[in-house]
Amino acid sequence: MSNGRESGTPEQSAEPSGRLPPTGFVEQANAADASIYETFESTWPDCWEQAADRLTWNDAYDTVLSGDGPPFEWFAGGTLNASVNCLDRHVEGDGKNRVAIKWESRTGETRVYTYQDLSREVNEFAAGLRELGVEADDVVTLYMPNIPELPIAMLACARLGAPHNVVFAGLSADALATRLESAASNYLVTCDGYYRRGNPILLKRKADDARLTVDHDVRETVVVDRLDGDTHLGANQHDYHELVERHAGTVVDPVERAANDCLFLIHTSGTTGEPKKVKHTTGGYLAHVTWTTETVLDLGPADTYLSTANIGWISGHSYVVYGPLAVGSTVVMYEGAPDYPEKDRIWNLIESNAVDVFYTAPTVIRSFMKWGAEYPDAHDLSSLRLLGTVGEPINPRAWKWYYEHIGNEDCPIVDTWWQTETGGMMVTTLPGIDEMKPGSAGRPIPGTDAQVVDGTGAACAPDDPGYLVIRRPWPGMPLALQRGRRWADDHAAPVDIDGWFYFTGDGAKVDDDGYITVLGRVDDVINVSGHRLGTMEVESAIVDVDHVVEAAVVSIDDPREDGIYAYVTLEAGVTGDEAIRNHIVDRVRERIGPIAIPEEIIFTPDLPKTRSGKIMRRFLENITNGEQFGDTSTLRNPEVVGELESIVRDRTGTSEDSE
Ligand code: 6R9
Repeated sequence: MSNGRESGTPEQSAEPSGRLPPTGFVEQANAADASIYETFESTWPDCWEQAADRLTWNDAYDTVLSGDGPPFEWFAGGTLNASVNCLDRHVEGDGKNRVAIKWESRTGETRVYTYQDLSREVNEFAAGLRELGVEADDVVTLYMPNIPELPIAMLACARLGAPHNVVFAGLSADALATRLESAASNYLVTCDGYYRRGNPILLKRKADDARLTVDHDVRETVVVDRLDGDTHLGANQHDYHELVERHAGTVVDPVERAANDCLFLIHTSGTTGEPKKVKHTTGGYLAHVTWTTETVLDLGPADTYLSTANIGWISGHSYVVYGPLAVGSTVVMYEGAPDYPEKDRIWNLIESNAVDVFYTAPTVIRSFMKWGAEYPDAHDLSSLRLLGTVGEPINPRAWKWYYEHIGNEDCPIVDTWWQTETGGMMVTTLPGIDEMKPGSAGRPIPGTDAQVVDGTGAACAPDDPGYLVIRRPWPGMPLALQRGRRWADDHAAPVDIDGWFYFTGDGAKVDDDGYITVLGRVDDVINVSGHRLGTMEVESAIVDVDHVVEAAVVSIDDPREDGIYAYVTLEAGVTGDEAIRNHIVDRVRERIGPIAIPEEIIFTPDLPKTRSGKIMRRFLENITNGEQFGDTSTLRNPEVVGELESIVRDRTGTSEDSE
């Protein structure tokens, strides 16, 4: 392997130092007083009253946090309804004619719902669901794409106190069946179909297949007519629009829920293993997401907000539906993909709606980089005030691109670390207060005790990698954790601590200022010559090379051979040549050391990803090691697995005769 020094000039490291938030932003920020950290610390857990006070309660809670648990209970004694918090209080206040949701279909058709309109349809659909027999605590499964009827159905369920169980529309009939069963759900809302990149996807057909394989009876199904076809409705299947029309003008009394009653359940997207069912509460969860929407996303009633998250995942639940609607902002929703019909779809939406705050994922930013800066550069994005990311660590080069090309160096970026299990944001900077450090998420939000520890629970020294744990309960914590369940009981946790803690499954390191850099899932660790390396550390070095947009590394699993394979995606129009290979080698040697230099660098137009956009290294391990790979149907792009397999076979000479 060439050491690469002789060809080409080693590039400048793209890692900029910390940056202060722009003064223009600070002057108007919802949170600009740095004493918030200290106040929350010295008054914990009562500090969380600040979050609960943003909600409208029927009965006031008696205690903020009861029990030195587990069990724990947040806001015990309090009662509320989530749909009242997202709708009625805006309608009754000064927001009835403010736009709640502005939706754009894949063909450019738009639908606008004011808070009044949204409230009306939520009530009518809630009345329809009640007619079909839905009562408080019945689980209603929602299997729908990003159409307005999805948040409407969520809020209708919330109004009835019936937990929703949203299943991402891109999942298969089998995946839907598993989730219907695990939730013991008797009610299903779906649609006839939708278009994805111009191709019709027949969703109801998948839903019908799933119903056949579920053990229990799915009693009633509601179908939204989206394709304008004449879908056949069988027994116990109802047309959404007819149902809503039948209840035109009906107002449904919101069902009063205890703070700790379940608002919804959701299954994790999971890069490893089985999906996990997580149940979130009405009071604690809603307080957590509402407070973080206001404090971290800086949103209020005057703002227009766009997120690329699909509502089928937790990011869409917390920061498309519940948080933004609870604070009364205008949510721009779109159907389809960010590059359909054109690669400037998002910039178009931002420009034409004068969007103030934009939230997306690093994988999407890397696609934007791959498509090229000419798309955002051709649009007026000056309405933007704040940018956010979630879902994966963001490498400094992607951060910088986002900061310059989208934010025009004038918008703070919040890199928000959280999980399906945490319900809401846990580690991030507060955009009006904290300095930003590209690549590092930031400090734990006020009142949150997130720490990086070694296997015995001792705090790691600055910059030493360890395990990210949460050592104090937080309002958005799921029900099982409140009751004392330790997920570590199911999966051998590499960390053991006296007293209550939650192991996040992520590896991380912390710097002198207490900023946490998340290194990725600890299951995504590779072993090279006896050294345990975080995949993220190596990948982060690789993606900081010019023209590289994405990388995934895996190790060779053979006692006679040792080393790393790197799978690398480049910007559109750039060919993977020796010069780029050499730059990668140099950069890895310089950042981590010679042990991490990849044995093979394989250029590929795409990497295998989950439907929520996370890289599935498991398949790359199979390809690298010439193993059979499992079920690829959970992937967004199953075709790349086969393509990569043949590239690797050709490169490494593991020829057909091994078959
Ligand atoms: C909200 C969401 C959770 C996992 C999490 C971590 C990764 C999320 C991140 C991040 C680094 C960030 N993750 N945000 N890693 N920096 N800002 O994504 O939930 O689908 O449950 O995934 O995503 O590995 O443990 P979920």
